[in-house]
Amino acid sequence: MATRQRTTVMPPNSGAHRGKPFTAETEYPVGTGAETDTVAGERAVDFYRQMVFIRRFEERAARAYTQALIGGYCHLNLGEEAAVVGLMAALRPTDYLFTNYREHGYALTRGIEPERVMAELFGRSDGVSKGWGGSMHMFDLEKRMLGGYGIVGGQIPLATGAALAIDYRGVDEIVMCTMGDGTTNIGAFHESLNIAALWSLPIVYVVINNRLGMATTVDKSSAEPELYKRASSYRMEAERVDGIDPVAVFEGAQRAAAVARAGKPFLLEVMTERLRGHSVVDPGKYRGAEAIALTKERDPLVTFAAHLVDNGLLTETEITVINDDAINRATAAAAFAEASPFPHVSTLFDYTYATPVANDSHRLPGQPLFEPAPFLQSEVTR
Ligand SMILES: Cc1ncc(C[n+]2csc(CCOP(=O)(O)OP(=O)(O)O)c2C)c(N)n1
Ligand SMILES: [Mg+2]
Repeated sequence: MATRQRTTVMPPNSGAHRGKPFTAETEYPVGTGAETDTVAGERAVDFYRQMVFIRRFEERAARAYTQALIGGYCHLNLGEEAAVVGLMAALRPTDYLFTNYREHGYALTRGIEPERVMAELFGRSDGVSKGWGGSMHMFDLEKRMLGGYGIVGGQIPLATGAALAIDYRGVDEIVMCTMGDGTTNIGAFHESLNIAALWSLPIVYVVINNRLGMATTVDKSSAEPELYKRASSYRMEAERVDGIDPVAVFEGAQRAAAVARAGKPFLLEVMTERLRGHSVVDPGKYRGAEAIALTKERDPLVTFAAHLVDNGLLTETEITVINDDAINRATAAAAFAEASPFPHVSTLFDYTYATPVANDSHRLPGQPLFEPAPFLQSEVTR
């Protein structure tokens, strides 16, 4: 926990990068200076509390999945808690967030009630997407979390479009768009970065590099495995931070957000760990013992707790209290979710489009094309 890696790519033709190394190590900043000490200490403890909650929530979700209370796909943020918390802390409530399918932690940290997140996983009507989205499609306009996308890279052009809208309206807002390492090989990634740089859009692209796209390692899939360097093709600023340290992520995200707020895109690469398989049904047997050991060594909950204790910011007893509280909240969220009713089938098409669309099909999956639709929205009591 002593150091963090900071790496900045300068635009290739600016000349500023010449003679400068790509990496530089700086001291970890928490715990320096009298006044900032308390602020930084309190913030660090708060980060830890949020990280523990994500961990316990995800574990509760995994259990619910094995009890068949959750259906469909379910990808967990286990091991990525520091990344999630550090990133979300750098956003203002008026900023927008787009994520991929590995999103529960983002929804929670963005401020969506755990009960509504868990109810969505359970496919219930009190869920954040009214039970119709599930694990991969959480959407909350009020919290400005605009998904939740199951198509790898699907969120990137949409997020870029949102940044264009912000630019067009001239408001002091930015977009953050997170994605995995594997997503940087999708065409939409390159098209979006190109246009964002060309048009100076206020967006932070974040690559959560857990070194795996399902079972494929970054080294096997990416000709340039140092992913932040891809930004240089678009003369975009970029940086790589240590994703097991929430403070390093927070500071990197703050720098990135400042650049975006000044009207330039930024690429932030966050080096994280995926503690378990790709999704809850993947035992992850393709990983060797060495890789598993390294991953466990870099568990952000363990390393950050040790750091907080070493710096006198938390005691072992306080850690137990934080943990127990997180378990209780996750249990309460699961109880709420289980008690929530399933959505009625008549609401299936209610949220397909934001505004009415002429000739919008209301046929249920598998229903023959030439039979009358089973119901029309206008006939249904909601
Ligand atoms: C366009 C598309 N191709 C393939 C898939 C199947 N798929 C789902 S997740 C995934 C791996 C993505 O890895 P990465 O971007 O590193 O994210 P991570 O799962 O590690 O968070 C793949 C190939 C998909 N959902 N969409
Ligand atoms: Mg990955």
